[in-house]
Amino acid sequence: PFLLKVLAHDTFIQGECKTRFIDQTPELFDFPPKRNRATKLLNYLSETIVNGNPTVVDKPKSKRLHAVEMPQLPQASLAEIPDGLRQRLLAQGPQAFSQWVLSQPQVFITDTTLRDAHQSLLATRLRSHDMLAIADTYARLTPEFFSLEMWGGATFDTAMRFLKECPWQRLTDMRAKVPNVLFQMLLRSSSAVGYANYPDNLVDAFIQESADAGIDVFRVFDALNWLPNLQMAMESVQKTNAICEATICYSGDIIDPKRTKYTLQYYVDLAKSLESMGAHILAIKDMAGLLKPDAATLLIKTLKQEIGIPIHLHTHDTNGMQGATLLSAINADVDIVDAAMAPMSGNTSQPNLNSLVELLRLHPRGSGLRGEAVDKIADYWRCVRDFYTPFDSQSYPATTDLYEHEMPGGQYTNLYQQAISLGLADRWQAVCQMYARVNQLFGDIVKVTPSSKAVGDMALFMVANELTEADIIDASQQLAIPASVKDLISGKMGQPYQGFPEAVQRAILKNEKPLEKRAGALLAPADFAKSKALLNALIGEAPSTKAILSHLMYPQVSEDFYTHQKHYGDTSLLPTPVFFYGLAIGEEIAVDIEQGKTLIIKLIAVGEVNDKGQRKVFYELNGQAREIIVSDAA
Ligand code: 3PY
Ligand code: ZN
Repeated sequence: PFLLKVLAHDTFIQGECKTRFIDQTPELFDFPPKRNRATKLLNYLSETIVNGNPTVVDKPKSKRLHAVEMPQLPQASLAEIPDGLRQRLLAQGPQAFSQWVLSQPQVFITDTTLRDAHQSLLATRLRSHDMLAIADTYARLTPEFFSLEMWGGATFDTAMRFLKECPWQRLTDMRAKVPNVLFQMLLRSSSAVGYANYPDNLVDAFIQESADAGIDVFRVFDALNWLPNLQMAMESVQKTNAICEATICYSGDIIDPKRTKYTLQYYVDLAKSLESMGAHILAIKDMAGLLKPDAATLLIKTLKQEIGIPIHLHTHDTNGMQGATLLSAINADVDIVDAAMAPMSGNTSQPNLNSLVELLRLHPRGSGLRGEAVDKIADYWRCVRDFYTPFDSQSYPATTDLYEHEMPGGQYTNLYQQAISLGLADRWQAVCQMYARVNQLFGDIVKVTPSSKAVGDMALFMVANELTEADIIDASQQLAIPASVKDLISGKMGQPYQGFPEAVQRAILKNEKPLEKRAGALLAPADFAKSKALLNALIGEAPSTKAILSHLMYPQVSEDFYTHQKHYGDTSLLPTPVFFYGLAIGEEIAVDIEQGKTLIIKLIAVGEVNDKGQRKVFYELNGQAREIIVSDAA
């Protein structure tokens, strides 16, 4: 290995290997510690078999409990992977590419299954294992997609926190399998993939690293549509070769004369600003599914006259009718629309992609996708969804009050679950009504992560404590206002259109002065060296830039994740039922730990608890007997 390291070293490759090269290059002697990957995975399995995976123990059981129930993969031709739009982007650059998209008569489709659909339906729990298994099929069968939305939003945090997998590794592994379809991510501007504003140097470095790792399209939105926050993130994206898809978050109802704050003119002005700030594509993000079909016709027709960049429409099917909105938008010449594979569509997710492909088959703006191809992929997702029953939270399609509370799809199921856990299930309508009232109290703001979280936290707080608006405004009240609400009202998330009502600011902030400038510019720069040293101590080797970025955004979550890896190895390699439930007696799995290296693991028996409260778990590992001792927590 030493000789291989010498041969692979840049200095050697560049022919500058002089006599002191070896003395001056101590990293040649840094060998990774023997990783003992098999034992670590057996430790994880034993722990899960004996004590359970804490994320599923109290939840309904999966409909598919065993690795053999992994769905059959569709047959795709093994000929070379066809070129897709990514090859065009790489050849033309983002500006010329987006003008080409604009000039095409067809409508393009983005598949959101790998990000927003599972964020909205399955509490963001889709594992890389299930994404990677179908990735090659996407590359071969559906090169016509505009993009796969597969990263960002809540997936970054959730991957580490609950799935114990590295979000960066998901991205690079997927990129290796899908070289032809654009990868798209959702970026919360100055909150990146977090819930609060981060210092500018961190957001900038995160964007650069994401682009280098394979993101082609950054959908950049701000929770309050505040241009200074958007501008900071857009400028970072514009330093890469990726597409800057700047976003308008849609609120209110442009065809309802009673809704006078967010008018057609408000959206036109925003769109023009974003175009002049260098957006390559404009996204309309209808996170709550409020854009009615007639409003879509008006909005898209108007914007098509006012701006000269493609328009990409995103909506949630929370009301069950948003397919109609997509068709109206397509008839009004929208350039790209978002949809999700049928089994992962509907309700708080995106409208049904498979139905859309068929509805467009004979339409003059047909999508180019083949029904047969997208149906094969949909059938895979039908089976995979059964692995995630523990997180498949029930929520009902919204009723007419959706247009009053305007809760984003991604929040709807979440808040419903939170309400249930606070014993407020039967008061769900009251929670929705309170959400609407909190929105009005705060001045009718745009609600999407993280501003939506603040409104949701406040609504639950007020319902649970039976508070009214007057109680909040009453300055004599000493209330434990949720931290997210203080962040919002103090301007740490940015400034809402027309500002916050002063009485609310005074009541919630007391003597604290609200921010008027961008929080990201005022925060002390993120300390990369400190995170690097801390991780170095934790993992015993120099951390990658990616690991440092994860740590700067989510210090505790990433430390827990790296500690998990240290004890258990890379558990993302395990099939999903095995990750959640371990193995049944006699069950055997094959785990590819690297190219050409496979572990065959079979569970033989689980012993009785001994007097130290431990059990032995017996396996066959590649035909050899192995036993692992774990403490039984029960
Ligand atoms: C996110 O920020 O994660 C969202 O999906 C907002 O809609
Ligand atoms: Zn969404």
